[in-house]
Parts: sequence; structure tokens; C-alpha cells
Amino acid sequence: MTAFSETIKETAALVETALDEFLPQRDGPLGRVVDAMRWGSLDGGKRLRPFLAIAAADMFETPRERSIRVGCAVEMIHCYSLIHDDLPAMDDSDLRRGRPSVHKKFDDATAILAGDALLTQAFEILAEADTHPDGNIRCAIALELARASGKIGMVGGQMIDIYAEQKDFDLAGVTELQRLKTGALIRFSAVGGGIVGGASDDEVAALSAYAEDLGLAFQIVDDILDATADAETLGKPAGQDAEMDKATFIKLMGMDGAKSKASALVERCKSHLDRFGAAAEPLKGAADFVFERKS
Ligand code: GRG
Repeated sequence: MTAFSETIKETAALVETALDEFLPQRDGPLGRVVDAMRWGSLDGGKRLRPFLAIAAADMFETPRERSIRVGCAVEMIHCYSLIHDDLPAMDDSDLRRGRPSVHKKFDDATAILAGDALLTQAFEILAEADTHPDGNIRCAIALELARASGKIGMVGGQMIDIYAEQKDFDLAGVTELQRLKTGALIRFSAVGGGIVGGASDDEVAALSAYAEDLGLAFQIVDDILDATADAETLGKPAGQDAEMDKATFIKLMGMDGAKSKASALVERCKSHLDRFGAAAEPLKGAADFVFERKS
């Protein structure tokens, strides 16, 4: 196992423990929504977003108790989005992270409420004094997360994506859609980690530039993995699947073009961190991990 795989596993274990503590089991009907929140957020996923938050904050020698809370907040938003995305009204997926999705394990109403409760709790965690003693810093982080998650971020991107299934988008359109749908939370992760660590405006801007390139590379790699999996299932050349009505980076750039673009973005995203010297190695490792990932 590479050094980076070990590092991300270590932070994932910290996040797992913290999420478990944020979601204590309860009795009765309230216990049902907590169980669904736990099902949708514990024991799964790469935990890339919390890793970015923690690694960015580590560059400024921030107490881990603070950065883990920022990481848990963004992971809760991510998990809520997956729970809602899996619902019949959206992607209608029976499986998530290799097991039944929340609405399959429970029911649609419980899945909607579990997603809503994770979304709300993310902001509760950020507002609590344990996240940072300075209320202005807590407010700045919450503002960034609200913008990354809502109509000018992830929700806006999801809305465009649902619409884009019927429309042909060009490269600029797909890039903008993905910047919102998946890029905004990835950007928040690095920026939120920087803010909780007391980064200067210039340092936050460098983290933002890094994460914007990283988020785009992440989505291009996601399209490459999807197209490769579809090609294996359908026995067709990668990219020529039943979802050809949906604009993807593979459709617009071809498989080779998409791979070159992702590789170039990963190299460029790392260069934004050169000013931080050796302290940026974990974040640079995350960029290589995104490019090389298989799931
Ligand atoms: C329902 C408001 C709302 C938004 C949904 C992000 C999203 C928007 C839907 C997810 C659909 C999807 C599979 C998008 C592709 C990119 C992506 C976000 C993949 C999942 O993220 P990973 O790979 O997942 O980080 P893990 O399980 O590792 O956390």
C-alpha cells in the first residue's frame, strides 16, 4: 500500500470515530432517523473531502479537534447529497458504497429526512464553539459551506445535471455543471480547512485554485471510470454507452483527451501549492490519488 493510502486511511478512521460520536443511537421514531443517518454516513466512502479539510488545516498546525469537525461537516453534506441522489425521484439507485441505499434499507420518507438532518447537522457542528473559538471564523466557514452546497453550488449543479440529460452541452457547459455539482464541495474542503487553520487571504486563494483544478480532475476521472465500467458491461468501446444523450467529458474529449486533461490538471493543481513547501505534500498526494483511483 502506498504512503498516501495509509495517510487517507488514518484520517478516515478519525472521521469515522467523530461521525459516530456526532450520531449517537436513540430509541423510538427519532432513533429511526438517526439509524438512517448512520447507515448513510458511517463505514464507507473514501473520505476524500474530510481528508482535504484536515490536510489543509494541518499545513497551519491547526488542532485536529477543529479540522476534524470541518471534515465531518463536509462529509455530512456529501452523504446527504448521495442519499437524496439515490432516491427514485433522482438517480433511483438501489446500491451505494456496495450496500443498499438508505431508501432501500429504510424507506423514501426516512431517506429524505435523514438527508435533511445530515445537512442541518453539518451547520450545527460548524456553529459550535469547539470548531473555533473565534465566531467570525466559524461564520466564515459556514458561509463558504452554505455557498458550496446550495443553489450556487452543489444543488445548482444537480439541477443543471437533471436538465442537461435532455440537452446537449458543450465542454464549457459540462465544466461549469461539474464545477458546481462536485467541484464546489471539493473546493470548500480545502478552503474550509485553510480558514479554520487561520490561513491568510492569499493562502486561501492558493488552496482554492488547487481544489478547483482537483475537483475538475476528480470529475473527469469519474467519467473515465464510468465509461470504462460501461464498456466492460456492454462490450462497446468506452464512451459509446446507452447514456450517450448525457454530455460527459468522454463524449466531448474522447478517452485519450480526457486522460491527458485530467493528468494536466493534477500537475497544475499541485503547482498552486508550491508556496507551502513540504507541508503541502499530503495535499499533493491527494491529487495523485484522485488521478490514480479505481473507484
Ligand atoms: C441531491 C442535492 C443533491 C445533489 C447530488 C454529488 C451529487 C449531487 C450526486 C452524486 C452523483 C455522483 C455519483 C456524482 C459523481 C461524482 C461523485 C460526487 C461521486 C461520489 O463521490 P466519491 O467518489 O464517493 O467521493 P465516496 O463514496 O468515496 O464518498
